[in-house]
Amino acid sequence: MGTFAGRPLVVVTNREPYVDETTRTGIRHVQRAGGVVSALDPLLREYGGDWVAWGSGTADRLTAPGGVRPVPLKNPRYRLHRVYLSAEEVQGYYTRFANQGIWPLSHMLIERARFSRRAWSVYRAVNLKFARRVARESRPTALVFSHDYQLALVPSLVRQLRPDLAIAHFWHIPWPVFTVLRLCPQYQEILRGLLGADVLGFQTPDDVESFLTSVQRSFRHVSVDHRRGYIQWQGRTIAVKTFPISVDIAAIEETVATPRVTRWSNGIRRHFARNSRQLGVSVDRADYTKGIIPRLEALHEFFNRYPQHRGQVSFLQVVVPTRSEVSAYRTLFRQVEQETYRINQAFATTDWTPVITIRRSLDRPRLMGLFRAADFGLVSSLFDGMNLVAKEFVSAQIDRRGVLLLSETAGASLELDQALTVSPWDPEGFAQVLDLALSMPLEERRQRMQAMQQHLHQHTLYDWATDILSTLDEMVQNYVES
Ligand code: ADQ
Repeated sequence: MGTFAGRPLVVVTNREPYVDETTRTGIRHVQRAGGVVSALDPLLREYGGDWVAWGSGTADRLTAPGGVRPVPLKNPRYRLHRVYLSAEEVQGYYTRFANQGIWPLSHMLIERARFSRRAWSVYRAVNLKFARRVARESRPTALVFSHDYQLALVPSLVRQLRPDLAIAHFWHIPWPVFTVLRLCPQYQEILRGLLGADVLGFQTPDDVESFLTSVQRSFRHVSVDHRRGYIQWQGRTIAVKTFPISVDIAAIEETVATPRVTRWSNGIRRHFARNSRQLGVSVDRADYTKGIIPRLEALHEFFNRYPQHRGQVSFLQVVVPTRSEVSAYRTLFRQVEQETYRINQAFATTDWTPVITIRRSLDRPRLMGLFRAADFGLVSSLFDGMNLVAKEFVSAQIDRRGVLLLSETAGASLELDQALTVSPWDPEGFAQVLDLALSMPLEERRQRMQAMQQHLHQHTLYDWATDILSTLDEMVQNYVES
């Protein structure tokens, strides 16, 4: 258990897959909404191994004697190593430098980005804490698979502590163009941190290109091969490639076809799609990059411009609060409520509410059942590395009745080319595309959905992980041989 190509596997992320919380009746195991973790948990359950992450739950110390929690608790498949952080560390590393600095900058929303030297020094210290734990837990020849913008320095710090380990780092969010990256005062340190890896993975070719250009423009003694995606740096070769993350479509299809989820899905249709009404859904973390407000503005425009659809379309939005410690996120949540109220106030009738909001995280089967029930799905990100919701929506549509409306600036739009393209920056155009989607014949919906499902069957979550890890394995083999 716990190997890939004969090597032990060590995953490193900021968020942990299971947060243990103390409740009045005992301990509750919570799985958080979020792309990275929902992608990696099935993977480690399959391969086994070790996972290093921030232990953020109130009962985390209780369920992890010595800092290690087996997952699942019964019949464990892998070991979760919890890194505990103080309130100051969480504030400087996570809330400030990562979420108020790198996150908005990477999504090119520069007005929202804030940097400070104090936050940076905490970010660096916490990255070192993670790196030390990885160095301690990794057996010889292990493959270290670290993730995302919270842990950009982990590759080089791990390399300093344990030069024998092979390291791949995957960047889940967009990589900004160099002119934007440069606004971060510590951008060169971030690049140096990442260049400690043997393999760097990004979601799209544009991200790879922006990264290569950033490296080329930042350092003198570096050689960048743009065509083949290699960097020569301090005597090492680093592969920089596109690995679009995906979903486990077979598992989703199986989940949505079970009698329990079928009943739930039918129940949703009976409730929201009765009398040939069409049901639209969206599911997001309450994040300003997801374009939730522009989407509501587009819906307002839609009901205004196309009155024939009033009473004929219901829209269910699932918005789960995240990062509530960052004030921008609390503000957004209030705005969602106000916008929704504005639409419902303007158009609702005694037996019809245009927009219904569910303000919590739904478990996976219910979420997938909701996607199955829908006639259309809306994904309207301003910028998005990939957007797994779009791929989950397609996977769950086993009746193939739905149409996907997808923002062109989400990484997923490169692959899901049978979706209808919308722009969160163009409410009138968005409304027009929605009108088109609602009148699309069933046969065309089926064909489009089928083509996208076929693509996802050929590019699964496991292919994504296997591609990265085998690229890593090859890189270190070549290294040993040369
Ligand atoms: P996120 O920004 O979190 O991920 P996304 O890819 O859409 O965005 O993943 C969200 C995940 O959380 C999905 O699996 C979704 O089903 C789940 N989720 C969202 N809202 C939920 C709710 N209310 N209840 C339950 N589950 C919910 C980051 C990047 C993305 C990239 C992923 C993976 O920002 O661009 O696709 O990482 O690389």
